[in-house]
Amino acid sequence: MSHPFESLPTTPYADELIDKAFSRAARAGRAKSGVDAQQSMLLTAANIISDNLENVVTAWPDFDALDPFYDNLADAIVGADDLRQQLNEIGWASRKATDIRHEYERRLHGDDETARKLRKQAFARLADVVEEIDDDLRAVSEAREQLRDLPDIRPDEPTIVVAGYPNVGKSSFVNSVTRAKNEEATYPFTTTQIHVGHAEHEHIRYQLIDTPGLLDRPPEERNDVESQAVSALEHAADAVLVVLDPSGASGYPLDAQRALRDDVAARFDVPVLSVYNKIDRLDDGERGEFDDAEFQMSVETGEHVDAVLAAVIDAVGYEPELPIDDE
Ligand SMILES: Nc1nc2c(ncn2[C@@H]2O[C@H](COP(=O)(O)OP(=O)(O)OP(=O)(O)O)[C@@H](O)[C@H]2O)c(=O)[nH]1
Ligand SMILES: [Mg+2]
Repeated sequence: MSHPFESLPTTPYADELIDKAFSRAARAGRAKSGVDAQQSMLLTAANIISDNLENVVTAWPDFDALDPFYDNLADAIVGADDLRQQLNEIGWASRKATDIRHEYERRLHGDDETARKLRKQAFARLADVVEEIDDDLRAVSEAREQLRDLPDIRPDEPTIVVAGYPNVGKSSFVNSVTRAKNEEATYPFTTTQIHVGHAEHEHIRYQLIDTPGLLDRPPEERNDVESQAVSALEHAADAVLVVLDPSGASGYPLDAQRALRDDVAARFDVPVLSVYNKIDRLDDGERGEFDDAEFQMSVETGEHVDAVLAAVIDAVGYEPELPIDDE
């Protein structure tokens, strides 16, 4: 399985496309002579240009039809309105190349010399049309590069988002309950990496998303792209686990960590559980002070780790769709 932007074809720049169209046209022309050669060159060049440009446009999925998770992300990264506009321009150029072909097909008659002149005129106009959309081709090419590397997060798979301040043990938890490690993907718009791991429970695959640097700041400190990314996570999440570090080792005051938990609980529409990690660093007396979270655990010693995973999976409450027995 893959995400909707994974297999977008490369987008040619104006120069590349013009070179390709004209060199193929020259080859086609050499196979014929006289006016026929000029007609053949015109047809080849115009078709290559209009087909290639049309392919660029049709390769893109319709943003409105995308899962909101990808729609949000794509919008955050490249700006859906800009992209739509650029694709419109490219579509216009594709049709324009066909119009030019039709116009000159009718005029390309008479003596060889006139036919050659007209064909050259047509080529100049084709080149102009393609040059005119060079900016759009470059923008679309860049959008493709950025979206191609999106992590393979599957909106249809039950999803657990793991949040919390830096250094509290989010990645340690995700790694210990998943076979992850190498299942990492990069969000191009954050300074850190997002990690995706999978845990299986009763033959159902759960997706755990570790979100360093995304959910550890108050909303007003996020830039636009980060806010969009958080919305995308909100769409994807079926449950959230907020990890807190009561030991002081993470360097973040507990007040701030609790405030973050409240913020996450307010923002997400799904069950939000929280867990105090690193309890191996607390003595029994201290443990009793941290009773405002559902759980305590130590990823270091493994204490309660499986129970926490089981509880979060339970909170997801995923019911697989069973085939309907209609007999
Ligand atoms: N003593 C103790 N140390 C832990 C425990 N869990 C994690 N650590 C340590 O805490 C440090 C931070 O753990 P990470 O899993 O990298 O924390 P994180 O939340 O992913 O941090 P960021 O990716 O920076 O946001 C590491 O040195 C871990 O070994 C625990 O239960 N007990
Ligand atoms: Mg981490």
